[in-house]
Amino acid sequence: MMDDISKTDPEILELVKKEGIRIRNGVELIPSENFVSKAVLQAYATFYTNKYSEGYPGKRYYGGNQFVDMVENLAIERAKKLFGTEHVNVQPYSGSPANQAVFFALLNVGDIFMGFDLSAGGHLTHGSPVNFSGKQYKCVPYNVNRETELLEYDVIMKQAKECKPKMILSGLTAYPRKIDFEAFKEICDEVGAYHFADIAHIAGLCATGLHQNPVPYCDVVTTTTHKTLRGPRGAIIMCKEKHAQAIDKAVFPGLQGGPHDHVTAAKAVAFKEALQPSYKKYCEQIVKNAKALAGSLMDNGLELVTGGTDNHLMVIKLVNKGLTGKGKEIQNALGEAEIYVNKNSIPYEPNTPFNPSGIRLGTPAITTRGMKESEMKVIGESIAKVIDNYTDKAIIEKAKNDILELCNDFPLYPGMEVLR
Ligand code: DSN
Repeated sequence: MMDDISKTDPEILELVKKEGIRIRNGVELIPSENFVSKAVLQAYATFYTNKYSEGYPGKRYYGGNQFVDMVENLAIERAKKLFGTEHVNVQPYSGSPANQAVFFALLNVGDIFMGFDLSAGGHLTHGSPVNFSGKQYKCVPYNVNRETELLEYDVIMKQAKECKPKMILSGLTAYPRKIDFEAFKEICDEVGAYHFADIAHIAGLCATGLHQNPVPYCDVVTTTTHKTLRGPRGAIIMCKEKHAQAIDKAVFPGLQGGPHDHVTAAKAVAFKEALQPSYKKYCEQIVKNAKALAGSLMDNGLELVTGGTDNHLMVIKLVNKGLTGKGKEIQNALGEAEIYVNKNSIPYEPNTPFNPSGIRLGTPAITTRGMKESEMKVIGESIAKVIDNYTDKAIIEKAKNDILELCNDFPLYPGMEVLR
């Protein structure tokens, strides 16, 4: 498979091998990352990357799209079945462009909307002042309760009645608890706002009934396809039929040109995989592993935002360890032990986003690798040791060896050993 690149670009091949070794020898705990199947990789690496197909199935601006249409229709059909949505656009390049298309379709520049505060668990595109969503629209952020760190729907209702938003955006990137999408719908109905949910992180859990599916309670729902959904890099937009035309026009020609048809093919494969019973078992194990990892971290003296998790992720609070603002140093120390996490803000972050006081981690990728509750215990212990001794090279080295030993029992892509 690598014959040609080995001749034309050994430099890049070498870096591909190095990345293979990195992911094989470490534990990938960044909750937005995952490992796609070989089937998804194979669909991605096809000559559909060569094609132009602006437009939609049956209405293209280029010739030769008879098979692209079939691929896109399969992706649409499968996504509809997976989430029970009336309409879906499978062309968005990724999550941020998908969210941008929703703003473009539903709002006018300057309109008021409500989004989840970034440091409490929202996303840049949910109204951050440095993002298009906060620059072009007036965002009134909602937050979690300072003590419980949980969303409070009565407070959000009160805020909505005061600011009268045209849209309320629900969804998360770092909130470790379930979201009550039905409660958001009630708030939206009360104030006459659109309800838009971004389920990028929890899409797999929603599709398999482990988390409430927002589709019945929303005007529009977006998700990336590469997180718990375990597909290629990309996104989809689901909506009620009444918004279908506006959403499709916002994606193309509003914001994007030609869809990435090789990615659409890989999305279709991932959706087919997600419709199998084994995928539900996988998602159940993600949640079990997250609970086990959270338990191990807390047993080893670490504090978590909200005191635990109901989904695939958790956020360690470094504040009570005297490590306020040390998220970057801890992320790097864990990285040296081949434990990959990301620094993250905590609710009401006392420091800056670049030097925050939290560590975000999750279980989708290590669950794909086949790890279970007993491995979570070991990983939790190693993380706690490194955090407590993040400048001690000997302890980091010991944790690295423990992690390597663990990883040896969980080959990622059988055959990947040849890359060594
Ligand atoms: N960057 C993603 C995350 O890590 O949560 C969100 O898009």
